[in-house]
Amino acid sequence: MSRSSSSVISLKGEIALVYSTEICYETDYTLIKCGAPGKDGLPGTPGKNGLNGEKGERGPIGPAGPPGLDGRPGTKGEQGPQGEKGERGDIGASVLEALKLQLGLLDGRIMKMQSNLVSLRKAFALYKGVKIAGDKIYISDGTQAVYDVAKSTCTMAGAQLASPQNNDENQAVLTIRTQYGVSPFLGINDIVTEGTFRYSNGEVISYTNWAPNEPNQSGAENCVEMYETGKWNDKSCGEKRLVICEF
Ligand SMILES: [Ca+2]
Ligand SMILES: [Ca+2]
Repeated sequence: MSRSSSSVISLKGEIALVYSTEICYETDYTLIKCGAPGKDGLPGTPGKNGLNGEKGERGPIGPAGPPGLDGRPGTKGEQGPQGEKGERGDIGASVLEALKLQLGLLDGRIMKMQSNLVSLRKAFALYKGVKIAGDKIYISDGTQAVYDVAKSTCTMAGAQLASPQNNDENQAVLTIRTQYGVSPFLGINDIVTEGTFRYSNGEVISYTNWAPNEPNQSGAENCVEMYETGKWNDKSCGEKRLVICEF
């Protein structure tokens, strides 16, 4: 038996040594004739998966994906600073109508009160010691007093001593003076500054009706009385004169 090459062939589950020359033998001692190489056997079963390879390098950034879902609402922030005051808004139409209605009612009430007041003034003026001039009402009950008492009497009544500031008012005071036949004190004096006559509130007088040669400061004359002619005379404040109050 000669041997020039060898190979292992699987045939029918048996293993044989094959020599390319002439004789071959087998492990089960059955001789076979050497022939041409057999056909390729069936593919073996797939082997197990190999180990994971190493992590590759980071790839380039891909295109932006679609927007994700809205997240949860965030926590409430701190209150901001107060803004500037806005412009006044328009009054609602209903409010405007209500105001117009109220104004109409008030107008009616005011006109009624004015009418009543005119009637009262006319009736009041019929009494002795009462005279009206413009918006002023002069009243006297015939009382006579020194200047300080006369002044305080009118003040306590919410009025002031008669202080005529025009001819109509002077005439109204004269009418009452004539009714009682007594000269009244006017609410005028020069107690603070000799020769400078002022009203009770301290203002320098704006209207005068002095008798001739008056005021003459005869003795100590710092108050003012009204003659039967309606003319004025400076007179001692200690004298008693008619009290006429001006409302
Ligand atoms: Ca005087
Ligand atoms: Ca005088």
